[in-house]
Amino acid sequence: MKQTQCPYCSIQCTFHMVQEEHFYRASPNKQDPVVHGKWCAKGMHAHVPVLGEERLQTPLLRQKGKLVPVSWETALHWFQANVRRIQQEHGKDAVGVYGGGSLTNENAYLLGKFARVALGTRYIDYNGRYCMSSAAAAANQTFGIDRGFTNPLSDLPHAQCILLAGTNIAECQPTLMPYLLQAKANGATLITIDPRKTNTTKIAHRHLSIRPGSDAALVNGLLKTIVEEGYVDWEFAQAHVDGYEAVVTHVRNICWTEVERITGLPKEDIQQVARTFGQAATGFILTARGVEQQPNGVMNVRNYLNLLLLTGNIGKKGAGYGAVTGQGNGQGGREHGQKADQLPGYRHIDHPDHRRHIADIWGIPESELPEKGVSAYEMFDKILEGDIQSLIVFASNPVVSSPHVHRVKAALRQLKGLVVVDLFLSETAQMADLVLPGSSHLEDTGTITTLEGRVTLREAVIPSLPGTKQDWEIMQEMAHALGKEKGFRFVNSEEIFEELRRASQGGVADYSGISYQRIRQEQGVFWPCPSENDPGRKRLFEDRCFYHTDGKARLVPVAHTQPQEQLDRQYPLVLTTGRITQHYLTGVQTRRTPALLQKASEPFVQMHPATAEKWGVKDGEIVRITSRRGTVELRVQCTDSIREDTVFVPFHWGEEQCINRLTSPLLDPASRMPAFKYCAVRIEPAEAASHKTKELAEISS
Ligand SMILES: Nc1nc2c(c(=O)[nH]1)N[C@H]1C(S)=C(S)[C@@H](COP(=O)(O)OP(=O)(O)OC[C@H]3O[C@@H](n4cnc5c(=O)[nH]c(N)nc54)[C@H](O)[C@@H]3O)O[C@H]1N2
Ligand SMILES: Nc1nc2c(c(=O)[nH]1)N[C@H]1C(S)=C(S)[C@@H](COP(=O)(O)OP(=O)(O)OC[C@H]3O[C@@H](n4cnc5c(=O)[nH]c(N)nc54)[C@H](O)[C@@H]3O)O[C@H]1N2
Ligand code: SF4
Ligand SMILES: [Mo]
Repeated sequence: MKQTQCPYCSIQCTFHMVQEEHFYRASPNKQDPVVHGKWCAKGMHAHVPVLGEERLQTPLLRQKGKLVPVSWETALHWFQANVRRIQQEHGKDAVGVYGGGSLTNENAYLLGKFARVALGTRYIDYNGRYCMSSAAAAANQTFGIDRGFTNPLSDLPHAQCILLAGTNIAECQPTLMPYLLQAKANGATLITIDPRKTNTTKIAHRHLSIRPGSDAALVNGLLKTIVEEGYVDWEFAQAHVDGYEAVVTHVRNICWTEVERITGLPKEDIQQVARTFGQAATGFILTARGVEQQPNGVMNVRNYLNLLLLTGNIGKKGAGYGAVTGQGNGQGGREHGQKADQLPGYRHIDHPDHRRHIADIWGIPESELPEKGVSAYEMFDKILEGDIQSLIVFASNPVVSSPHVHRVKAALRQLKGLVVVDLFLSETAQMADLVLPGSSHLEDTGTITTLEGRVTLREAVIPSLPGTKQDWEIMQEMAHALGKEKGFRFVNSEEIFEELRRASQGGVADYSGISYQRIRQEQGVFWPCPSENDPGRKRLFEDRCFYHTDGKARLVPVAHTQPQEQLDRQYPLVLTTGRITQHYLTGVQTRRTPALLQKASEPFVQMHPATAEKWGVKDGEIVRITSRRGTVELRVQCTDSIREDTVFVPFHWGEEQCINRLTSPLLDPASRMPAFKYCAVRIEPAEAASHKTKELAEISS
């Protein structure tokens, strides 16, 4: 009976794989230090697709328009010739790399090294740009460090008030729910902020059904009450916070009528929530993609952090912030160099000392280390402009997960070489010139950093499946094909981790004191952990010292900005997109899991009965949803749990059911994260619409 970890969300529940005669069965691990034997249906069945018939077990190469099985030797030979030709003709930057947050720390680290050392390209970024980047930027700007949770999860039950903004924990991190329920049992008040009633809002004492895209304005209302009714922790602010005076002045001048108009919420409700939070001895704020995947996601989060810090809720048991991380290794994946502007240990690629440190570890002159590239979605611009000619996609499915996918597909079609490393023939892999079969959670040993900053070790439970290779082996073989042997001779993931430790030493995300042995003995170790004698920092800022050079946290006034995507007569409704409990991200794994697909076989558009009536559509019927970029037909699901001005669609399906045909490619100016949660649409009966004049063209630019 071997222990593994779920490949899906950031909680990383552990369980045991039991081998029966002809199959494997998973059973929960009661000794799990975080979830104590809890799991959800996704984890329970996670091994099914990866051991199933659709798992890729041979490289596939496009020949005469078709993907055909080839040997690894042929595959790597094609790869070598293609990269060499493109780089000779167009320069090193003409090959880009697109990574993923399901990769282990070792694989994420090696992918960054592969891009910068073996390919020598500046263009590397990853799907976490779509996921956590606004929260990460906000935390870096405010605290000087980005660790999703400032406190361990075990602190949550000690909070007296928990504000849950744009986070649907019940469906997205179900095994975190016991922490919220325990807090409630201990007397905490739970407050949710979401345009929809969800299984999460159901357990809350108060729910603010906010108009999408208006969190910054709502928080200004909360702050105004906090300031005017005397809930500011002045002593803390004066000693430890820079910029608080400007925030105080700003919110004093906010006009309530404006706040009510923008948020769609009555002043009294906002004031009550502010008083509850202000009066609580300990308060916690959790934000997730509802707040962050917005045109102003970074500033939204900064305003929630203004609220947290003006009330002094940090560095204490039960008081802190959590950006509820999404992907299994969403946290670690953004610390070790998959981001365009970043080097391992959360170092900056444009900082001379940081560059030198990493160049020394990698054994190259600092001058050979490429400069900063561009963010994930902007890589598609670079392809369309002809700067990137070949792209290597490692563990991501951007033709389903990107905004405005018609444009992304057009970009990928223009490439002279699309290489996809995946477990399945995903929608992106179907477009590839070369597909390489990588390793799943069952086969690849490596570390994963969970949402609370705990570095865990997921050990392989079975050997590589025939025909497949470990993800890190694939990176090494690609490097060797390009004539780069030095620095790519690791024989197992532990050796990669040992180099990662040294690379991260002295960085903000310092892992140098963590070893496989310690992780095994201590059930995970929290970062930062700068030496083997350091227990690891479970709760940050206990000493009231933030990570900026002056030791202070930084606050800034936040003004509401009108979303650039306008609602008008043609596009009168807000479309927001997100998740349902049975499926994971683009559904590549969960749509191949019969037990999950049976429960949720197709996407739907959730809307209020009054909205359905107004636009002449009925519950259960297929309707056409159209935005300025495309159109999709889906079944209506009427419910009074959503605002009348908003519709919701889950994004777990591809092709003609892909809601990202509609979404807006608008990026947050600082984090470059797309605004998946705000798109103007209209709804009409599908039949009526098809009789109309030419529908909005499925534009590709
Ligand atoms: N079942 C399942 N679990 C998952 C995943 C999955 O695909 N399926 N994915 C994982 C990943 S990678 C991630 S990033 C997380 C995501 O976890 P969450 O962020 O919790 O999930 P979402 O459904 O994207 O969005 C959360 C909520 O934001 C609300 N919202 C929309 N607009 C606004 C707004 O303007 N303001 C506010 N306050 N709220 C708004 C939506 O109604 C929704 O209920 O989940 C992880 N867990
Ligand atoms: N409309 C809308 N779009 C969204 C969002 C939204 O809320 N609304 N959310 C965004 C968010 S938060 C995220 S995180 C992104 C995610 O977007 P994607 O990166 O596209 O996510 P996945 O569906 O997880 O794709 C991962 C791919 O990698 C493969 N894979 C999984 N594990 C491994 C591995 O260990 N090795 C290898 N080689 N392959 C592996 C899987 O089979 C799958 O094909 O989507 C974003 N897109
Ligand atoms: S999806 Fe998340 S909550 Fe469910 S078993 Fe996996 S790690 Fe646990
Ligand atoms: Mo995510």
